[in-house]
Amino acid sequence: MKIVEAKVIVCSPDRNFVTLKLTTESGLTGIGDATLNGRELAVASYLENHVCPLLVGRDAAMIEDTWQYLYKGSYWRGGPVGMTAIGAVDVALWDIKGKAAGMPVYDLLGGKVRDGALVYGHANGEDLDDALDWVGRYLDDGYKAVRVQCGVPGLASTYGVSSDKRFYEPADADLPTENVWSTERYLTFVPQLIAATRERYGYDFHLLHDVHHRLTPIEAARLGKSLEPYSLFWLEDAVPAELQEGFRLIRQHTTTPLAVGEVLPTIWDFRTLITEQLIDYVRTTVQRAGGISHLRRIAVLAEIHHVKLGCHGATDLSPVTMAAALHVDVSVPNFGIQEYMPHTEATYEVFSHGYSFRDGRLHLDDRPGLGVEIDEEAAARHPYRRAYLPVNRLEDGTMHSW
Ligand code: CS2
Ligand code: MG
Repeated sequence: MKIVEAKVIVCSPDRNFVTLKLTTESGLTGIGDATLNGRELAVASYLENHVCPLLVGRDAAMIEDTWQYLYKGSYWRGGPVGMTAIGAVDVALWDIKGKAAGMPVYDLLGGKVRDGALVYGHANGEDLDDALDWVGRYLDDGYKAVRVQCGVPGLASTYGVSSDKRFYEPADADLPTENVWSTERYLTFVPQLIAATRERYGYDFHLLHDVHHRLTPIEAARLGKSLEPYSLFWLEDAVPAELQEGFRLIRQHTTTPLAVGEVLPTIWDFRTLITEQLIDYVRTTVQRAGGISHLRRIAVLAEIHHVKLGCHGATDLSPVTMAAALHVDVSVPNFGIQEYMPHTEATYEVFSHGYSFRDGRLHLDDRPGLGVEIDEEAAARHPYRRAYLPVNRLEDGTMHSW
C-alpha cells in the first residue's frame, strides 16, 4: 500500500478549506482536513513543503508509525500548524485503511457503541427576542441540544452572533473586523438570556453557552454559579485555557459543567484539566488534535477521569473533519455531544458525504473509510480568498481575547 501521491487542495466554497489527498499505488485515495481558520496557507505550505515529500513512498498501512514519525521527527513538536498537518495525514490514512478493508472507520475503531451522535445547533440573535426565536427554530427542527449566543446590550457587535443564522461564518473579512467588549455588560446580561430561554422553552432540552475565552477565572466562577439554576449542559471556553490551573478556581465555585479545548492541539494541553477533573468535556477535534489516532488517546485519558468528548464542529472544519469526528463519537464509550453547524450547498458540492441529521443526532452510513470524497473540479471553481476571524478590544482600546 505504497503512497504514490500527496496533494494539497485549497478551495473556498463559501469559506476556505485545505484538504490533503493521498493516493496509493493501487489507486486507493484518502483525504484529511487541514483547515486552520485564518491561517490556512501556513498549514498548506507546511504540508506541501515539509510533509508531502516524507509521505511519498511510505506504506499507507502504517498509521501509528507515520504519526510518530511526523510528530517526533519534526523536532518542533505540537502547535496548531504542525498538529493540524499531522491530523490531516492521520485522517487520510484511516480513510485509506477503511477503504482497503471495505469497512467504515468506526468498525476499525472497535465498532459502534451508539446509533448516532447527539448534536447541538447554534441559535444566535442580535437581541434577546431574536435569540429566543432562533432557539425555537432549532427545537422545531428536532434538535435536542441548542447553544444560545446573543448580542450584548450596549455593545455594537458580539463574536458568535452572525447575520447568516444557519451557517455562521465568523471569518468575515479580508482584514480582521474589530468588536468591542465589556465583561461588565456581558456578565449582567447572560444570566438574563439563559433564564429567559428556560422560561420560554423549559428544561426538556440541553442548553449550552460559549464564553469564547473572554473571562478571568473568578469572573467565570461567578457566571457559572449564577447559571446553576438553569441546568446548562455546559459553559464553554470560560477562560483562555493556556493556563490549565486557572480552571481550579472556577471548579471550586460552581457545579455548572465546563467544556474547553477547541484551540488545544495535544494531550499535554489537556493533562492537568483532565487528570485533576477540572473540566467535564474536551472540545478539541480530529483536525486540531493530530487526527483520529491522537484524539482517541485524549479520549482514553478523559474516560478514566470521567471526562467526556464534545468535539468542535464549526463550519471552519470541513465535512472531512465532521465525518472523522463522528467515527470517533460513535465508537468511544465517553462520548458527550458533537457540535454541528451544517455547511453551505457550495461546500457540500465539493465534499460529498455520508452523514445525515435525524432526530437530534448525526448518523453515519456504512460506506467504507470516512465516507467523504472531494470533487476536485468543483473545488477548482472556488479559489482561496483571504479571510480573518475578528479581533476583540475593550472599550478603552485594549486588545482582549477574541
Ligand atoms: C466557536 C467557533 O463553534 C464554536 O464553539 O468557538 O466558532 C470558533 O470560534 C471558530 O471555529 C474559530 O475558527
Ligand atoms: Mg467555541
